[in-house]
Amino acid sequence: MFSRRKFLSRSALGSMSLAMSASCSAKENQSSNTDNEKFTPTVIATWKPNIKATEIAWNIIDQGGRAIDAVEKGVRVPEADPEDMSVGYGGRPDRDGKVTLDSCIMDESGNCGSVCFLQNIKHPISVARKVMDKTPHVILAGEGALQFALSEGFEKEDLLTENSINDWKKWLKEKKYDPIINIENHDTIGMLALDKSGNLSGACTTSGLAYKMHGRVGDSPIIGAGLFVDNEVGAATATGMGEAVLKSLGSFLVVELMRQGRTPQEACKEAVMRIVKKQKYQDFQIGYLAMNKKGEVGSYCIHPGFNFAQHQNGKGEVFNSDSYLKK
Ligand code: SD4
Repeated sequence: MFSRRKFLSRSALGSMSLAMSASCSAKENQSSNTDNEKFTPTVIATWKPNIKATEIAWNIIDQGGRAIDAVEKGVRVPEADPEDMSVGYGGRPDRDGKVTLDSCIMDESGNCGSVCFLQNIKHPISVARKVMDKTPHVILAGEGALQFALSEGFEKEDLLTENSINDWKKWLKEKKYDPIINIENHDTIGMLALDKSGNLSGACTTSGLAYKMHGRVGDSPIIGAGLFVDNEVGAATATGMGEAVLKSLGSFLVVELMRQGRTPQEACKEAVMRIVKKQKYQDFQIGYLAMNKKGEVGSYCIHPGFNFAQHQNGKGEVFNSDSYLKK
């Protein structure tokens, strides 16, 4: 027989699960249902020469495009630029003279794709996007990543330029293995975008530390280190000495600090301070860049010299980051 007691507990459970599914779906909708929340579509990227890249990304956002498409197209700009010695074509090689690339990308649903130690492909970010869209995996490395890229129609190219070969030959004379990220002269791109639907995405791509050991992988292709996006909270990216960022899972940390209520600026500062507290920070640079759901941005670095590019309301600007050490 169906007792009254059983009926009460069943209906209590029933209404509980109704309440739960209501709150789940409210949460799912929260990210794209931004009608009640004020936000400003924005694109930011590490290092001021990347203003060319934020402009390309901004044009996509401005036309109502998705943040994930904007960041992919945006970071392809320095990947193809031979003048950019830290990314893609023209990037400085490792100590054996090989250009090896690290890239990752992450969208508003937490989907992500990454390639590391990839050689001879000009646009590793687009291979990372294919890993995200077409495979059940997150990271493909080295030869496997190359085979996948070729199977997707990417072409094998020589990424060395006359300049990068000459610089490498100069370096070979002393062969000093001193993997220090210089303070001024590097421009790995980490890009974050918030689109008109209120969705966040990010991309990060680099040829890594110049004259690194063959096989070395840095922070840039590691989700949570060089890049992290949580569409409920914000997004963050890193540049500088990858080992220091890896040891502290920096971008994940910045996003989690924003979740706890820090502004993007405060979160970046706190993540730099963790490194300052525990590592020999004097010899290397770290720069964090972050954005929250409103399109508010922040950055912080160890040494003065880190800067970033921003496009917002159709206007491109560059900003110098605040730093722990002062001039
Ligand atoms: C790396 N974080 O491979 C990268 C380097 C970088 O500008 O940011 N250079 O460690």
